[in-house]
Amino acid sequence: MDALMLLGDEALAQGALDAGISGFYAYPGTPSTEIMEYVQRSKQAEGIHRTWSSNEKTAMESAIGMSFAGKRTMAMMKHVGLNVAADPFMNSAFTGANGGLLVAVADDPSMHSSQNEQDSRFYGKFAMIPILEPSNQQECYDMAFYGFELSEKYKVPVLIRLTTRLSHSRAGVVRRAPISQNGLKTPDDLFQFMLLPAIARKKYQHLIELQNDFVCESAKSPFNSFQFEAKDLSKGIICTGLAYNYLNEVFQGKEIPYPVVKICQYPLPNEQIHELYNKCDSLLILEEGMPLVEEQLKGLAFTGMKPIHGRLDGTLTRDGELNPNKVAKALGLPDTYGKPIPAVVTGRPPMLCVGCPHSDSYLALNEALTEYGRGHVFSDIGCYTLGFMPPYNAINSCVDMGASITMAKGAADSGHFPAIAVIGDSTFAHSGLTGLLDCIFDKSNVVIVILDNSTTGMTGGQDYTAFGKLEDICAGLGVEKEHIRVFVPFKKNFPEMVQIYKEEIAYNGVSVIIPRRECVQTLKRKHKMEG
Ligand SMILES: Cc1ncc(C[n+]2csc(CCOP(=O)(O)OP(=O)(O)O)c2C)c(N)n1
Ligand code: SF4
Repeated sequence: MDALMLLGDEALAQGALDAGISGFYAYPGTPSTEIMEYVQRSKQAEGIHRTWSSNEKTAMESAIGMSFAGKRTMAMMKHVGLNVAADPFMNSAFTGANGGLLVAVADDPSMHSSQNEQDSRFYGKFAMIPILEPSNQQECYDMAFYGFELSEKYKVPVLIRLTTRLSHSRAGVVRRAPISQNGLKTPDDLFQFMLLPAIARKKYQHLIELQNDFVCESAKSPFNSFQFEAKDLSKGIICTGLAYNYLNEVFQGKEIPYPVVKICQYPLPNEQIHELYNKCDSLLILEEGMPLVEEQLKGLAFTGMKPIHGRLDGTLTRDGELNPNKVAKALGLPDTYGKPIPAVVTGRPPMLCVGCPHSDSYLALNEALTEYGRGHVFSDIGCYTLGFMPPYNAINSCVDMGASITMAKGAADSGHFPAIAVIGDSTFAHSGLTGLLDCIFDKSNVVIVILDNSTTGMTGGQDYTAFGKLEDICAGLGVEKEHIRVFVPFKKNFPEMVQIYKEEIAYNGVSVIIPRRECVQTLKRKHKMEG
Protein backbone atom coordinates (compact mmCIF):
# COMPACT_ATOMS: atom_id res chain seq x y z
CA MET A 1 0.00 0.00 0.00
CA ASP A 2 0.97 3.62 -0.41
CA ALA A 3 2.61 5.73 2.31
CA LEU A 4 1.12 9.04 3.36
CA MET A 5 2.55 12.00 5.28
CA LEU A 6 0.06 12.35 8.09
CA LEU A 7 -0.44 14.15 11.37
CA GLY A 8 -0.92 11.79 14.31
CA ASP A 9 -4.61 12.75 14.31
CA GLU A 10 -4.89 12.05 10.59
CA ALA A 11 -3.07 8.74 10.87
CA LEU A 12 -5.59 7.58 13.45
CA ALA A 13 -8.46 8.72 11.22
CA GLN A 14 -7.00 6.96 8.17
CA GLY A 15 -6.37 3.83 10.22
CA ALA A 16 -9.98 3.81 11.40
CA LEU A 17 -11.22 4.28 7.82
CA ASP A 18 -9.06 1.41 6.56
CA ALA A 19 -10.11 -0.74 9.52
CA GLY A 20 -13.76 -0.65 8.47
CA ILE A 21 -15.23 2.05 10.72
CA SER A 22 -18.87 3.02 10.13
CA GLY A 23 -19.17 6.23 12.15
CA PHE A 24 -17.09 8.98 13.72
CA TYR A 25 -18.57 11.13 16.49
CA ALA A 26 -16.82 14.19 17.90
CA TYR A 27 -16.99 17.71 19.19
CA PRO A 28 -14.05 19.93 18.17
CA GLY A 29 -11.25 20.60 20.62
CA THR A 30 -7.53 21.13 20.13
CA PRO A 31 -5.54 18.91 19.67
CA SER A 32 -8.16 16.34 18.55
CA THR A 33 -10.06 18.39 15.92
CA GLU A 34 -8.00 17.23 12.94
CA ILE A 35 -9.24 13.64 13.30
CA MET A 36 -12.76 14.59 12.22
CA GLU A 37 -11.59 17.29 9.81
CA TYR A 38 -9.50 14.68 7.97
CA VAL A 39 -12.47 12.33 7.78
CA GLN A 40 -14.71 15.10 6.53
CA ARG A 41 -12.27 15.79 3.67
CA SER A 42 -11.77 12.12 2.84
CA LYS A 43 -13.47 10.69 -0.26
CA GLN A 44 -13.07 7.25 1.26
CA ALA A 45 -15.38 8.36 4.11
CA GLU A 46 -18.35 9.12 1.88
CA GLY A 47 -21.39 7.35 3.27
CA ILE A 48 -19.81 7.07 6.71
CA HIS A 49 -21.23 9.13 9.58
CA ARG A 50 -18.91 12.12 10.11
CA THR A 51 -20.80 15.22 11.25
CA TRP A 52 -19.97 17.07 14.45
CA SER A 53 -22.00 16.25 17.55
CA SER A 54 -23.45 18.83 19.96
CA ASN A 55 -20.90 17.89 22.61
CA GLU A 56 -18.63 15.08 23.73
CA LYS A 57 -21.32 13.35 25.76
CA THR A 58 -23.67 13.11 22.80
CA ALA A 59 -20.72 11.97 20.67
CA MET A 60 -19.80 9.22 23.13
CA GLU A 61 -23.41 8.05 23.47
CA SER A 62 -23.92 7.96 19.71
CA ALA A 63 -20.77 5.86 19.38
CA ILE A 64 -22.08 3.46 22.04
CA GLY A 65 -25.30 3.21 20.01
CA MET A 66 -23.41 2.42 16.82
CA SER A 67 -21.39 -0.21 18.68
CA PHE A 68 -24.69 -1.69 19.95
CA ALA A 69 -25.71 -2.08 16.31
CA GLY A 70 -22.57 -4.11 15.65
CA LYS A 71 -20.59 -1.52 13.71
CA ARG A 72 -17.11 -0.19 14.35
CA THR A 73 -17.10 3.38 15.61
CA MET A 74 -14.97 5.99 17.32
CA ALA A 75 -15.73 8.95 19.59
CA MET A 76 -13.08 11.70 19.52
CA MET A 77 -12.46 14.61 21.86
CA LYS A 78 -9.89 16.66 23.68
CA HIS A 79 -9.03 15.79 27.26
CA VAL A 80 -11.53 18.15 28.93
CA GLY A 81 -14.14 16.75 26.58
CA LEU A 82 -13.74 13.43 28.34
CA ASN A 83 -14.93 15.16 31.52
CA VAL A 84 -18.11 16.04 29.66
CA ALA A 85 -18.41 12.49 28.30
CA ALA A 86 -17.35 10.87 31.57
CA ASP A 87 -20.78 9.49 32.45
CA PRO A 88 -21.33 7.43 29.29
CA PHE A 89 -17.59 6.69 29.06
CA MET A 90 -17.41 5.14 32.53
CA ASN A 91 -20.65 3.24 31.99
CA SER A 92 -19.52 1.96 28.62
CA ALA A 93 -16.87 -0.06 30.48
CA PHE A 94 -19.80 -1.87 32.13
CA THR A 95 -21.99 -2.26 29.05
CA GLY A 96 -19.00 -3.21 27.00
CA ALA A 97 -18.98 -3.01 23.22
CA ASN A 98 -20.60 -5.01 20.44
CA GLY A 99 -19.05 -3.52 17.31
CA GLY A 100 -15.51 -2.23 17.99
CA LEU A 101 -15.68 0.92 20.11
CA LEU A 102 -12.70 3.28 20.30
CA VAL A 103 -12.56 6.46 22.35
CA ALA A 104 -9.79 8.73 21.07
CA VAL A 105 -8.78 11.46 23.49
CA ALA A 106 -6.07 14.02 22.78
CA ASP A 107 -4.42 15.46 25.88
CA ASP A 108 -2.73 18.83 25.90
CA PRO A 109 0.19 18.79 28.36
CA SER A 110 1.59 22.30 28.82
CA MET A 111 -1.90 23.66 28.06
CA HIS A 112 -1.04 25.05 24.63
CA SER A 113 -4.74 25.68 24.06
CA SER A 114 -6.61 24.33 27.04
CA GLN A 115 -7.93 25.46 30.36
CA ASN A 116 -6.22 22.70 32.30
CA GLU A 117 -3.71 19.86 32.05
CA GLN A 118 -5.01 16.37 32.73
CA ASP A 119 -4.02 12.88 31.75
CA SER A 120 -6.72 10.75 30.19
CA ARG A 121 -4.86 7.55 31.03
CA PHE A 122 -6.27 8.01 34.54
CA TYR A 123 -9.77 7.81 33.06
CA GLY A 124 -8.86 4.62 31.22
CA LYS A 125 -7.47 3.12 34.40
CA PHE A 126 -10.49 4.37 36.36
CA ALA A 127 -12.80 2.71 33.84
CA MET A 128 -10.60 -0.44 33.94
CA ILE A 129 -10.40 -0.71 30.16
CA PRO A 130 -7.37 -1.20 27.88
CA ILE A 131 -5.51 1.97 26.93
CA LEU A 132 -3.41 2.45 23.79
CA GLU A 133 -0.90 5.29 23.70
CA PRO A 134 0.92 5.61 20.36
CA SER A 135 4.55 6.69 20.30
CA ASN A 136 4.51 7.75 16.64
CA GLN A 137 2.21 8.34 13.67
CA GLN A 138 2.54 4.80 12.32
CA GLU A 139 1.32 3.45 15.65
CA CYS A 140 -1.62 5.88 15.53
CA TYR A 141 -2.59 4.22 12.26
CA ASP A 142 -1.91 0.64 13.34
CA MET A 143 -3.65 1.08 16.67
CA ALA A 144 -6.96 1.76 14.95
CA PHE A 145 -6.91 -1.80 13.49
CA TYR A 146 -5.56 -3.30 16.67
CA GLY A 147 -7.93 -1.31 18.91
CA PHE A 148 -11.02 -2.47 17.04
CA GLU A 149 -9.83 -6.09 17.20
CA LEU A 150 -9.12 -5.82 20.92
CA SER A 151 -12.46 -4.13 21.53
CA GLU A 152 -14.36 -6.85 19.66
CA LYS A 153 -12.32 -9.69 21.19
CA TYR A 154 -13.17 -8.68 24.77
CA LYS A 155 -16.31 -6.67 23.99
CA VAL A 156 -14.94 -3.60 25.76
CA PRO A 157 -14.33 -0.03 24.71
CA VAL A 158 -10.67 0.83 24.17
CA LEU A 159 -9.20 4.24 24.97
CA ILE A 160 -6.61 5.71 22.57
CA ARG A 161 -4.66 8.52 24.18
CA LEU A 162 -2.81 11.04 22.04
CA THR A 163 -0.90 14.14 23.10
CA THR A 164 -0.42 17.48 21.34
CA ARG A 165 2.99 16.94 19.70
CA LEU A 166 1.97 13.63 18.23
CA SER A 167 -1.48 14.83 17.16
CA HIS A 168 0.04 17.81 15.39
CA SER A 169 3.24 16.51 13.84
CA ARG A 170 3.61 14.72 10.54
CA ALA A 171 5.43 11.55 9.55
CA GLY A 172 5.23 8.91 6.85
CA VAL A 173 2.60 6.26 7.49
CA VAL A 174 2.37 2.99 5.58
CA ARG A 175 -1.19 1.90 4.94
CA ARG A 176 -2.67 -1.57 4.92
CA ALA A 177 -5.31 -2.91 2.58
CA PRO A 178 -8.66 -1.54 3.75
CA ILE A 179 -11.15 -3.99 5.20
CA SER A 180 -14.88 -3.77 4.86
CA GLN A 181 -17.31 -2.56 7.48
CA ASN A 182 -19.11 -4.89 9.88
CA GLY A 183 -22.66 -5.81 9.03
CA LEU A 184 -25.49 -4.77 11.32
CA LYS A 185 -25.75 -7.17 14.25
CA THR A 186 -27.51 -6.50 17.54
CA PRO A 187 -25.78 -7.88 20.66
CA ASP A 188 -26.18 -11.63 21.30
CA ASP A 189 -27.21 -10.73 24.84
CA LEU A 190 -29.98 -8.18 24.60
CA PHE A 191 -29.40 -7.24 28.25
CA GLN A 192 -25.81 -6.24 27.50
CA PHE A 193 -26.53 -2.53 27.46
CA MET A 194 -29.09 -2.58 30.31
CA LEU A 195 -27.32 -1.15 33.33
CA LEU A 196 -29.96 -1.91 35.93
CA PRO A 197 -28.31 -2.70 39.28
CA ALA A 198 -28.81 -6.48 39.13
CA ILE A 199 -27.25 -6.60 35.66
CA ALA A 200 -24.61 -3.94 36.33
CA ARG A 201 -23.29 -5.90 39.34
CA LYS A 202 -22.64 -8.88 37.04
CA LYS A 203 -21.10 -6.62 34.47
CA TYR A 204 -18.71 -5.22 37.06
CA GLN A 205 -17.71 -8.74 38.11
CA HIS A 206 -17.06 -9.55 34.47
CA LEU A 207 -14.97 -6.41 34.02
CA ILE A 208 -12.93 -7.32 37.09
CA GLU A 209 -12.38 -10.84 35.72
CA LEU A 210 -11.13 -9.38 32.45
CA GLN A 211 -8.34 -7.40 34.12
CA ASN A 212 -5.90 -10.29 34.06
CA ASP A 213 -6.56 -10.88 30.38
CA PHE A 214 -5.88 -7.22 29.70
CA VAL A 215 -2.52 -7.49 31.48
CA CYS A 216 -1.67 -10.57 29.37
CA GLU A 217 -2.59 -8.64 26.22
CA SER A 218 -0.24 -5.85 27.29
CA ALA A 219 2.56 -8.35 27.90
CA LYS A 220 2.35 -9.63 24.32
CA SER A 221 1.29 -6.36 22.70
CA PRO A 222 3.10 -5.44 19.48
CA PHE A 223 3.24 -1.89 20.84
CA ASN A 224 5.06 -2.71 24.07
CA SER A 225 8.68 -3.79 24.02
CA PHE A 226 11.10 -5.07 26.60
CA GLN A 227 14.76 -4.50 25.81
CA PHE A 228 16.63 -6.08 28.71
CA GLU A 229 20.00 -6.82 27.02
CA ALA A 230 21.80 -3.56 27.80
CA LYS A 231 25.00 -3.71 29.86
CA ASP A 232 24.59 -0.71 32.17
CA LEU A 233 22.18 -1.82 34.86
CA SER A 234 22.57 1.26 37.04
CA LYS A 235 19.31 2.49 35.49
CA GLY A 236 16.32 0.89 33.88
CA ILE A 237 14.09 3.13 31.78
CA ILE A 238 10.34 2.85 31.42
CA CYS A 239 8.93 5.16 28.80
CA THR A 240 5.35 5.53 27.71
CA GLY A 241 3.83 6.75 24.44
CA LEU A 242 5.60 9.70 22.90
CA ALA A 243 8.33 9.68 25.57
CA TYR A 244 9.77 6.64 23.76
CA ASN A 245 10.23 8.83 20.73
CA TYR A 246 12.01 11.46 22.81
CA LEU A 247 14.33 8.86 24.32
CA ASN A 248 15.35 7.66 20.86
CA GLU A 249 15.83 11.24 19.73
CA VAL A 250 18.27 11.81 22.60
CA PHE A 251 20.41 8.84 21.54
CA GLN A 252 20.07 9.68 17.81
CA GLY A 253 20.16 6.08 16.60
CA LYS A 254 23.01 5.05 18.92
CA GLU A 255 22.51 2.12 21.22
CA ILE A 256 20.75 3.03 24.48
CA PRO A 257 23.08 1.78 27.24
CA TYR A 258 20.26 0.96 29.68
CA PRO A 259 17.47 -1.61 29.63
CA VAL A 260 14.29 -0.02 28.26
CA VAL A 261 10.66 -0.98 28.67
CA LYS A 262 8.38 0.73 26.19
CA ILE A 263 4.76 0.95 27.28
CA CYS A 264 2.16 1.88 24.69
CA GLN A 265 -0.56 -0.47 25.89
CA TYR A 266 -2.04 -0.60 29.38
CA PRO A 267 -2.75 -1.97 31.95
CA LEU A 268 0.90 -2.32 32.82
CA PRO A 269 2.50 -5.66 32.04
CA ASN A 270 3.42 -6.35 35.67
CA GLU A 271 5.82 -9.24 35.16
CA GLN A 272 8.07 -7.39 32.74
CA ILE A 273 8.09 -4.29 34.93
CA HIS A 274 9.12 -6.48 37.89
CA GLU A 275 11.86 -8.00 35.81
CA LEU A 276 13.24 -4.56 35.00
CA TYR A 277 13.02 -3.50 38.64
CA ASN A 278 14.86 -6.63 39.81
CA LYS A 279 17.57 -6.24 37.17
CA CYS A 280 18.43 -2.58 37.67
CA ASP A 281 19.70 -0.46 40.56
CA SER A 282 17.18 2.29 39.91
CA LEU A 283 14.36 3.16 37.53
CA LEU A 284 13.70 6.29 35.48
CA ILE A 285 10.11 6.75 34.36
CA LEU A 286 9.52 8.94 31.30
CA GLU A 287 5.84 9.60 30.72
CA GLU A 288 4.01 12.41 28.96
CA GLY A 289 1.47 13.92 31.32
CA MET A 290 0.95 12.94 34.92
CA PRO A 291 3.01 10.35 36.84
CA LEU A 292 0.54 7.50 36.37
CA VAL A 293 3.11 4.75 36.00
CA GLU A 294 5.50 6.26 38.54
CA GLU A 295 2.78 6.41 41.20
CA GLN A 296 1.79 2.82 40.53
CA LEU A 297 5.38 1.66 40.88
CA LYS A 298 6.12 3.68 43.97
CA GLY A 299 2.95 2.65 45.77
CA LEU A 300 3.72 2.90 49.44
CA ALA A 301 7.32 3.94 50.08
CA PHE A 302 8.71 0.88 51.85
CA THR A 303 12.23 1.20 53.19
CA GLY A 304 14.86 -0.56 51.14
CA MET A 305 13.04 0.20 47.94
CA LYS A 306 15.26 1.00 44.99
CA PRO A 307 15.17 4.61 43.78
CA ILE A 308 12.48 5.36 41.23
CA HIS A 309 13.02 8.68 39.48
CA GLY A 310 10.59 10.70 37.43
CA ARG A 311 8.15 13.53 37.85
CA LEU A 312 7.47 12.86 41.53
CA ASP A 313 11.02 13.35 42.82
CA GLY A 314 11.87 16.34 40.62
CA THR A 315 14.05 14.45 38.11
CA LEU A 316 11.52 15.70 35.58
CA THR A 317 9.16 18.67 35.96
CA ARG A 318 5.90 17.76 37.68
CA ASP A 319 3.89 19.62 35.02
CA GLY A 320 4.20 20.43 31.34
CA GLU A 321 5.03 18.28 28.35
CA LEU A 322 8.28 16.41 27.94
CA ASN A 323 10.81 17.07 25.20
CA PRO A 324 14.12 15.48 24.24
CA ASN A 325 16.02 18.07 26.23
CA LYS A 326 14.18 17.33 29.47
CA VAL A 327 14.73 13.61 28.83
CA ALA A 328 18.46 14.16 28.25
CA LYS A 329 18.77 16.07 31.51
CA ALA A 330 16.91 13.34 33.40
CA LEU A 331 19.48 10.88 32.05
CA GLY A 332 22.34 13.07 33.28
CA LEU A 333 23.31 13.99 29.71
CA PRO A 334 24.35 17.53 28.72
CA ASP A 335 21.65 20.12 28.22
CA THR A 336 22.51 20.93 24.62
CA TYR A 337 19.40 20.06 22.73
CA GLY A 338 17.75 22.52 20.40
CA LYS A 339 18.33 26.11 19.38
CA PRO A 340 16.92 29.08 21.28
CA ILE A 341 13.53 30.23 20.02
CA PRO A 342 13.97 33.37 17.87
CA ALA A 343 12.48 36.51 19.41
CA VAL A 344 10.03 36.86 16.53
CA VAL A 345 8.11 33.76 17.62
CA THR A 346 8.00 34.49 21.34
CA GLY A 347 5.84 36.66 23.52
CA ARG A 348 2.88 37.15 21.22
CA PRO A 349 -0.29 36.97 23.30
CA PRO A 350 -3.37 35.73 21.43
CA MET A 351 -5.84 38.43 20.43
CA LEU A 352 -9.15 38.83 18.63
CA CYS A 353 -8.69 39.20 14.87
CA VAL A 354 -9.00 42.65 13.39
CA GLY A 355 -12.67 43.07 12.50
CA CYS A 356 -13.85 40.28 14.80
CA PRO A 357 -17.53 40.71 15.65
CA HIS A 358 -16.86 39.93 19.32
CA SER A 359 -14.78 43.07 19.55
CA ASP A 360 -17.76 45.36 18.79
CA SER A 361 -20.04 43.33 21.06
CA TYR A 362 -17.64 43.79 23.98
CA LEU A 363 -17.06 47.50 23.44
CA ALA A 364 -20.81 48.11 23.56
CA LEU A 365 -21.23 45.84 26.59
CA ASN A 366 -18.48 47.72 28.44
CA GLU A 367 -20.23 50.99 27.70
CA ALA A 368 -23.58 49.66 28.94
CA LEU A 369 -21.95 48.46 32.17
CA THR A 370 -20.02 51.67 32.94
CA GLU A 371 -22.32 52.66 35.77
CA TYR A 372 -21.97 49.27 37.50
CA GLY A 373 -18.18 48.96 37.52
CA ARG A 374 -16.34 45.72 36.76
CA GLY A 375 -17.07 42.17 37.95
CA HIS A 376 -20.39 41.40 36.28
CA VAL A 377 -19.58 39.34 33.20
CA PHE A 378 -19.32 35.55 33.38
CA SER A 379 -17.75 34.30 30.20
CA ASP A 380 -17.16 30.96 28.63
CA ILE A 381 -14.64 29.28 26.35
CA GLY A 382 -14.08 30.36 22.77
CA CYS A 383 -12.45 33.18 20.82
CA TYR A 384 -14.53 35.56 22.90
CA THR A 385 -12.53 34.56 26.00
CA LEU A 386 -9.92 36.90 24.54
CA GLY A 387 -12.24 39.70 25.67
CA PHE A 388 -10.31 39.24 28.92
CA MET A 389 -7.34 41.00 27.33
CA PRO A 390 -6.90 44.76 26.95
CA PRO A 391 -8.30 46.90 25.47
CA TYR A 392 -11.57 45.13 26.39
CA ASN A 393 -10.99 43.79 29.93
CA ALA A 394 -14.60 42.80 29.49
CA ILE A 395 -15.01 39.44 31.24
CA ASN A 396 -14.43 38.02 34.69
CA SER A 397 -14.61 34.23 34.41
CA CYS A 398 -13.78 31.27 32.19
CA VAL A 399 -14.18 27.88 33.86
CA ASP A 400 -15.66 25.20 31.60
CA MET A 401 -17.93 25.07 28.59
CA GLY A 402 -21.42 26.24 29.56
CA ALA A 403 -20.40 27.67 32.94
CA SER A 404 -21.06 31.29 31.92
CA ILE A 405 -24.85 30.92 32.11
CA THR A 406 -24.95 28.86 35.28
CA MET A 407 -22.37 31.02 37.07
CA ALA A 408 -24.35 34.13 36.16
CA LYS A 409 -27.41 32.35 37.52
CA GLY A 410 -25.69 31.47 40.79
CA ALA A 411 -24.47 35.05 41.18
CA ALA A 412 -27.95 36.40 40.37
CA ASP A 413 -29.45 33.98 42.91
CA SER A 414 -27.21 35.61 45.51
CA GLY A 415 -28.45 39.10 44.63
CA HIS A 416 -25.43 40.08 42.49
CA PHE A 417 -26.61 42.62 39.90
CA PRO A 418 -26.30 42.82 37.00
CA ALA A 419 -25.36 39.21 36.17
CA ILE A 420 -24.35 38.85 32.53
CA ALA A 421 -23.36 35.62 30.77
CA VAL A 422 -21.38 35.75 27.54
CA ILE A 423 -21.32 32.51 25.56
CA GLY A 424 -20.46 31.58 21.97
CA ASP A 425 -23.04 30.02 19.67
CA SER A 426 -21.24 26.66 19.50
CA THR A 427 -20.64 26.65 23.25
CA PHE A 428 -24.33 27.41 23.76
CA ALA A 429 -25.23 24.33 21.69
CA HIS A 430 -22.59 22.30 23.55
CA SER A 431 -23.74 22.97 27.08
CA GLY A 432 -25.61 26.26 27.40
CA LEU A 433 -29.14 25.03 26.82
CA THR A 434 -29.65 23.24 30.12
CA GLY A 435 -28.26 26.21 32.07
CA LEU A 436 -30.69 28.48 30.25
CA LEU A 437 -33.50 26.12 31.21
CA ASP A 438 -32.43 26.43 34.88
CA CYS A 439 -32.59 30.23 34.54
CA ILE A 440 -36.04 30.09 32.99
CA PHE A 441 -37.30 27.65 35.62
CA ASP A 442 -36.13 29.97 38.42
CA LYS A 443 -36.97 33.22 36.57
CA SER A 444 -33.38 34.30 37.29
CA ASN A 445 -32.40 37.90 36.75
CA VAL A 446 -29.75 37.32 34.09
CA VAL A 447 -28.78 38.67 30.70
CA ILE A 448 -27.39 35.97 28.43
CA VAL A 449 -25.41 37.17 25.45
CA ILE A 450 -25.06 34.47 22.78
CA LEU A 451 -22.30 35.63 20.45
CA ASP A 452 -23.41 34.27 17.09
CA ASN A 453 -20.53 34.29 14.62
CA SER A 454 -22.06 31.33 12.72
CA THR A 455 -19.19 29.00 13.55
CA THR A 456 -16.99 27.34 16.13
CA GLY A 457 -14.28 29.96 15.68
CA MET A 458 -11.70 29.00 18.22
CA THR A 459 -11.04 25.53 16.86
CA GLY A 460 -10.82 26.64 13.25
CA GLY A 461 -14.39 27.17 12.07
CA GLN A 462 -16.44 23.98 12.36
CA ASP A 463 -20.23 23.64 11.99
CA TYR A 464 -22.33 23.34 15.11
CA THR A 465 -25.70 21.78 15.69
CA ALA A 466 -27.73 24.87 16.73
CA PHE A 467 -26.75 26.89 13.66
CA GLY A 468 -29.64 29.08 12.44
CA LYS A 469 -31.88 28.07 15.33
CA LEU A 470 -30.80 30.18 18.29
CA GLU A 471 -33.92 32.36 18.62
CA ASP A 472 -36.22 29.36 18.14
CA ILE A 473 -34.34 27.34 20.73
CA CYS A 474 -34.45 30.16 23.29
CA ALA A 475 -38.12 30.84 22.64
CA GLY A 476 -38.86 27.11 22.74
CA LEU A 477 -37.15 26.80 26.10
CA GLY A 478 -39.30 29.60 27.45
CA VAL A 479 -37.48 32.94 27.03
CA GLU A 480 -40.13 35.62 26.40
CA LYS A 481 -40.02 36.65 22.74
CA GLU A 482 -39.70 40.39 23.53
CA HIS A 483 -36.59 39.59 25.57
CA ILE A 484 -34.80 37.81 22.76
CA ARG A 485 -32.94 40.68 21.08
CA VAL A 486 -30.74 40.47 18.01
CA PHE A 487 -28.30 43.07 16.68
CA VAL A 488 -25.47 43.23 14.19
CA PRO A 489 -22.23 44.06 15.99
CA PHE A 490 -20.76 46.82 13.86
CA LYS A 491 -19.31 50.11 15.05
CA LYS A 492 -22.03 52.03 13.18
CA ASN A 493 -24.66 50.26 15.35
CA PHE A 494 -22.92 51.14 18.61
CA PRO A 495 -25.69 53.36 20.13
CA GLU A 496 -28.38 50.75 19.32
CA MET A 497 -26.26 47.95 20.81
CA VAL A 498 -25.64 49.85 24.05
CA GLN A 499 -29.33 50.69 24.29
CA ILE A 500 -30.35 47.02 23.89
CA TYR A 501 -27.86 45.93 26.56
CA LYS A 502 -29.16 48.61 28.93
CA GLU A 503 -32.81 47.74 28.37
CA GLU A 504 -32.27 44.06 29.03
CA ILE A 505 -30.12 44.73 32.10
CA ALA A 506 -33.03 46.78 33.41
CA TYR A 507 -35.47 43.90 32.83
CA ASN A 508 -35.91 41.71 35.91
CA GLY A 509 -35.92 38.24 34.36
CA VAL A 510 -34.21 36.14 31.71
CA SER A 511 -33.07 38.06 28.64
CA VAL A 512 -31.15 36.73 25.67
CA ILE A 513 -29.20 39.06 23.42
CA ILE A 514 -27.78 37.68 20.18
CA PRO A 515 -25.10 39.78 18.47
CA ARG A 516 -24.96 38.20 15.01
CA ARG A 517 -22.16 38.68 12.49
CA GLU A 518 -20.03 36.02 10.83
CA CYS A 519 -16.46 35.36 11.95
CA VAL A 520 -14.15 37.24 9.58
CA GLN A 521 -11.91 34.18 9.18
CA THR A 522 -14.67 31.83 8.00
CA LEU A 523 -15.97 34.60 5.78
CA LYS A 524 -12.50 34.99 4.24
CA ARG A 525 -12.26 31.24 3.65
CA LYS A 526 -15.66 31.21 1.95
CA HIS A 527 -14.69 34.09 -0.33
CA LYS A 528 -11.44 32.31 -1.19
CA MET A 529 -13.24 29.08 -2.04
CA GLU A 530 -15.74 30.95 -4.19
CA GLY A 531 -12.71 32.41 -6.00
C1 LIG B 1 -15.29 20.37 26.99
C2 LIG B 1 -14.57 21.14 25.93
N1 LIG B 1 -14.71 20.74 24.65
C3 LIG B 1 -14.07 21.42 23.66
C4 LIG B 1 -13.28 22.50 23.96
C5 LIG B 1 -12.54 23.24 22.85
N2 LIG B 1 -13.24 24.49 22.57
C6 LIG B 1 -12.93 25.61 23.21
S1 LIG B 1 -13.96 26.83 22.86
C7 LIG B 1 -14.81 25.94 21.76
C8 LIG B 1 -15.99 26.46 21.02
C9 LIG B 1 -15.85 27.83 20.58
O1 LIG B 1 -16.88 28.15 19.69
P1 LIG B 1 -17.94 29.26 20.00
O2 LIG B 1 -18.58 29.04 21.31
O3 LIG B 1 -18.86 29.35 18.85
O4 LIG B 1 -17.06 30.57 20.13
P2 LIG B 1 -16.07 31.24 19.04
O5 LIG B 1 -14.75 30.62 19.24
O6 LIG B 1 -16.64 30.99 17.69
O7 LIG B 1 -16.05 32.67 19.40
C10 LIG B 1 -14.28 24.69 21.71
C11 LIG B 1 -14.77 23.67 20.83
C12 LIG B 1 -13.15 22.85 25.32
N3 LIG B 1 -12.38 23.85 25.73
N4 LIG B 1 -13.81 22.16 26.27
S1 SF4 C 1 -11.38 33.50 14.36
FE1 SF4 C 1 -13.31 34.60 14.06
S2 SF4 C 1 -14.31 34.63 16.04
FE2 SF4 C 1 -12.17 34.10 16.38
S3 SF4 C 1 -11.14 36.02 16.84
FE3 SF4 C 1 -10.94 35.69 14.65
S4 SF4 C 1 -12.72 36.72 13.73
FE4 SF4 C 1 -13.11 36.50 15.91
